Amino acid sequence: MAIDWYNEFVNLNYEPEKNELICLYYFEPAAGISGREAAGRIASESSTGTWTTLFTMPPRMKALQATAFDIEGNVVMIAYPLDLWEEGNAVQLLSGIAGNIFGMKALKNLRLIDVSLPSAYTKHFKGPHFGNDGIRKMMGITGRPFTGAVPKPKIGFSAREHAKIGYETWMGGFDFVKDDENLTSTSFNRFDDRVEHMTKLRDVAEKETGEKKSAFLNITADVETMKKRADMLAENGWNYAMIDVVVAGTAAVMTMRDYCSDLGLAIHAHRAMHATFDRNRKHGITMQFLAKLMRLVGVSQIHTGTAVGKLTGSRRESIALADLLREKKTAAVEGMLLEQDWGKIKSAFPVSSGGLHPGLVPDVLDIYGTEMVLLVSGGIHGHPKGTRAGATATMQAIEAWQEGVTLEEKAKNAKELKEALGKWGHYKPV
Ligand code: CAP
Ligand code: MG
Repeated sequence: MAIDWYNEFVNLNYEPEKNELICLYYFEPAAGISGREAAGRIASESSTGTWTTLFTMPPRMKALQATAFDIEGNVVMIAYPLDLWEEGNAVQLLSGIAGNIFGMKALKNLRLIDVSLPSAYTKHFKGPHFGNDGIRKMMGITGRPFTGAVPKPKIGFSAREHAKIGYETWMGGFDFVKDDENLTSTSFNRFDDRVEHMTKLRDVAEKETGEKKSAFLNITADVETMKKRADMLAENGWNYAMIDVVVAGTAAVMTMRDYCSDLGLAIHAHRAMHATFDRNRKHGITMQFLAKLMRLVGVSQIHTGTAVGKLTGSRRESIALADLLREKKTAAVEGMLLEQDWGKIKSAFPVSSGGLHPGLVPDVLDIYGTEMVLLVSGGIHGHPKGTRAGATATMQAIEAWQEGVTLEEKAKNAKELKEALGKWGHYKPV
């Protein structure tokens, strides 16, 4: 009598149906396990299977089995019947394709690279409320990247001090002031105090510059607290809320997407903690998948790396991430992305951040183009003449890229940029 039935989940002649979800996994079988068996185990445990054959399985349930239909070396594609998945419940999707399978003894390593979601699945999600055109309209800014900065050091300022640095950031020409990922509501900088001070100085900055100024204030907490904080933002005329989406969790983001949309707030998604599962190239979940999940559940923008700054992430990866957030349809990219048609789901902005300064702006814009949010924090507050000059230098670097001239050329008539280049040049942080 057969003990297990993993082979029943492999069929290399199988052609997936249009409405099936397709997952791409990298896997390494444990010693003594064949590639085919390992692939079958992934398909099995992530759909209807368990470790042994069952006495209790009605034949109709065969239709819910996932099928590993393509195995090439260490990469497998698995097709999942649509009926396995609850409509509009992204959390349940994770429990399947990113769940138990990661702990199986039979696998040495497993990495979920991407999933192609059919329109029969995506149609149950709302996606971003505004879309990139909507955000552009809301901010009244076209033709250039959005710019923003976090007051640094990242945590420690009082609400008043924080807002003053924010004011300098806006006055230097930036659109957004951003809270840092670990700043929420601490004893020395309460969320409501920060909102109050930021609101006052935003109004002053808008009056003095005649430009729209905004902020990503970090509401991350339990859901009920996040709702109260979102209310406060809306009452004070803000158009964004920031959430640390990985630590808060997908369910919380789904709830807050609807809540924030009703209040007219876009969501800035900080991805703190993503590197715990996406950094190891052989195991975990990729950033592509996280970005796709977050667009699906409806954030307006999410961090996607710099390739040239202080944090890990390649140029190829940043480009893939930008495309999957911005485009209506994306083609497959070898070993990285599966095809995706977003249907009615609106676009989201990629956010490039981490170790940037004016001297690196052209590199980042070469990767992303202008449909992005550029965050330069240490790289403006460390400017020899201070925050405002640092922001101005960054705006000058953007202009240089748009004019097609080198930063050195531009710096001849742009003293803030000249000073920034004098300190950092084109230094790439390690
Ligand atoms: C950047 C930053 C961002 C990281 C997040 C920081 O500050 O505020 O949180 O960029 O990483 O705390 O490091 P600097 P990622 O501009 O001063 O480096 O964008 O890769 O998710
Ligand atoms: Mg930060």
